[in-house]
Amino acid sequence: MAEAVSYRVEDGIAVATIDNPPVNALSAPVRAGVVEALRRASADPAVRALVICGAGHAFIAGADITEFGKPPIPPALGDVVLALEASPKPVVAAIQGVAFGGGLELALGCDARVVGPKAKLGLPEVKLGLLPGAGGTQRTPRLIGAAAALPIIASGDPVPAAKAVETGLADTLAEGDLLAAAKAHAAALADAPRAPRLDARTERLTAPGAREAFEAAAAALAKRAKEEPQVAAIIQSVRNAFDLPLAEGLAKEREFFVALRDDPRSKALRHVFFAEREAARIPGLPRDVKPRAVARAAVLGGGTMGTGIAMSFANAGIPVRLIETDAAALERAQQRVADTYGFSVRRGSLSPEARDARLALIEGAVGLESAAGVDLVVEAVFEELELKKDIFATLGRVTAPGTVLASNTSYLDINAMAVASGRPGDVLGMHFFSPANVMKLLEVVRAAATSPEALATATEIGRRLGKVPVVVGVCHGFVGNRMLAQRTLQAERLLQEGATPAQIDRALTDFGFRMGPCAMSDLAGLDIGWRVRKATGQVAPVADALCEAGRLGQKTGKGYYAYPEGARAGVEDPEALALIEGISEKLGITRRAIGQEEILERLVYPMINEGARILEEGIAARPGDIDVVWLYGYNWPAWRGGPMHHADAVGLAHVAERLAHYAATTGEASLMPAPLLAKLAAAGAGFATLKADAAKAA
Ligand code: 3H9
Repeated sequence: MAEAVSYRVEDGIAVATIDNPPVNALSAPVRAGVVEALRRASADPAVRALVICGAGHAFIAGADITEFGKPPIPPALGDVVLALEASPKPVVAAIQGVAFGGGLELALGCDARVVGPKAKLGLPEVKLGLLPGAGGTQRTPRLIGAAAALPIIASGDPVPAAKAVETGLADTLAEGDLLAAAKAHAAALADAPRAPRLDARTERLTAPGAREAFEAAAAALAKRAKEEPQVAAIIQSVRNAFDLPLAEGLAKEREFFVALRDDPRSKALRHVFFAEREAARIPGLPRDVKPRAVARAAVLGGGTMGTGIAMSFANAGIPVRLIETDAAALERAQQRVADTYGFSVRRGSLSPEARDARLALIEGAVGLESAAGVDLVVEAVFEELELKKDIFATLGRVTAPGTVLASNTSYLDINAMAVASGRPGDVLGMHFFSPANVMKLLEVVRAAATSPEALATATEIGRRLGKVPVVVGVCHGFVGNRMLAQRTLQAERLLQEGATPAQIDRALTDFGFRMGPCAMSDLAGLDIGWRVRKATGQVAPVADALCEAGRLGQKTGKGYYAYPEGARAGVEDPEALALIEGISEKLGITRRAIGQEEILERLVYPMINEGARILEEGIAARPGDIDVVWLYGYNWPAWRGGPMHHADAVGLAHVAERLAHYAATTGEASLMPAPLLAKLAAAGAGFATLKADAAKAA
């Protein structure tokens, strides 16, 4: 294996090149390599200064996140930065790409930072539930002032090259040969008297008004600081820069870092980071498969979903034909699109020019024949299998072979549509989430005969639309809605047994969801589920009774809650409660007080159980894929990592025990732990121990 850090001397300047693909993370060999380069440069009388640069696209993406939680290997990054800071000879960082987290912290230990035009400097630790742990909260305020440093650290957003120079985070922008510029900068530093390093600099902190400006910036973060422990720690640690010498500030920062690193919330966010990237790798897809080019798409059906999907294409700059059955329906669809964009313009989130450009990309058309000539079709008509089969049969005829034919169905059998098309290799599901132009999840449903090219095309186009594609298999409801059905069922049962809508919703909002299932149903409209239940012969006595009483949610001013005078937040409604109590009585159930813990467990654990079945059946390849579905499709709180990660965090033995308990107390056999869950729990293992496709075999 090539050395993680190579060393050479050119024109009296030592050049240390970090080469640790793919992103030059600061793994142990890199840290050791930097220290060794510094030692050699210091010891060699022929060397006047040291330049540190990164091979490939990145300077350094930060600490190696995979090392967190493992036994530490010296040298610690903080010590590497201290060693650089104490260097007898000037050290310059040559930053051509990302200098993130520990990468920027390392650069702050250097005498200067020379950046290329594509450089991005940032401290994204906050997004992983952390604070910078190798001096970022101490050296950034010393370099650019605390009021300027705080928003950079608390947002985690990257600072582009020119802005970095403007704020003083970087010294020079080199338009041409970055290494040559860095070497020249290093040589100039070697010729000049040594400027004081950051450890000795406090002028930005003692300047008049500096503290007040910082406290004002901190006050603006007060709400986040209450909700996110890492933001509170960041504020306090930056404040320490005013009050403590560097060594003490660093020690305090380290304490914060270790506590946050070991906090389940950061572990969950780190899990999400890797799960998202892993979901992009499709198991079983040969490496050499190339997605087909998609220059033009078509969407069939101009309802809420169809128009949302068409707008997703237009928002990504892809021309799209929106196809309806007749002129009147098409006009309604186009009006819906115009209204949605008009709303964004009024809100100020879209310029009138951008709206016009997007509208120009959406071409209206009537009749299925208009799907001819496009590269990808997304069908988003009513949820009726026979109708969809007819449509796919026609699409199979009117579109050219190789045109990807996707259904946006939420639960119908895509294999049946594939057979009907006569071109099953081109058929798959592209299941968007409502509102389709906003929600980031895209379930890409791989049917029995879907070709690798069609699959690659759908996931690639999903990414172009700004979505997070997750490949799933065919079953009723796929991954997300199949698990959601378990939660919906339990919410209904809990209402019958004695819980109120507010208690159910509170259990989930206290857990971290923005909204509970009852408030969510009121927002979406109770008639959606009612229609599906009627079509599939299901009953939900409470939800059905609310619908029969005309309580369809916010749009009728009442549902699980009442919405007086168009209020958006519902208030508890004695009428709804009486109706629910009436159902309990009718079903012969004696209502009881149900604690929040039971409510939460009964809402969440059956979903996890269903997730285990989904893994057993190979509908999802990895537990992390299920987590990504819930994060991006249902707003599962990221700091809880997704349902399967949450199960691991609380322990599968506990989850299995509680499920068995509720199976016994409610008499619902389906609540018994799924075989995979029971097996992992008995082995003291977690879902995270499963490898792709291993669940199926387990
Ligand atoms: C930190 O620095 C703490 C310090 O303050 C204190 C320490 C004491 N480690 O995203 P991509 C992998 S915390 C390990 O697809 P892109 C990633 O998993 C860190 N691995 O590429 C993926 O692997 P695979 C603060 C990492 O071009 C591959 O690299 N830094 C790390 O779209 C490619 O990643 C951050 O939070 C890492 N730090 O984007 C930066 N980073 O191919 C996190 C990436 O096996 N990283 N990998 O799936 C990023 O923001 C993006 O990865 C980056 C590249 C912009 C760098």
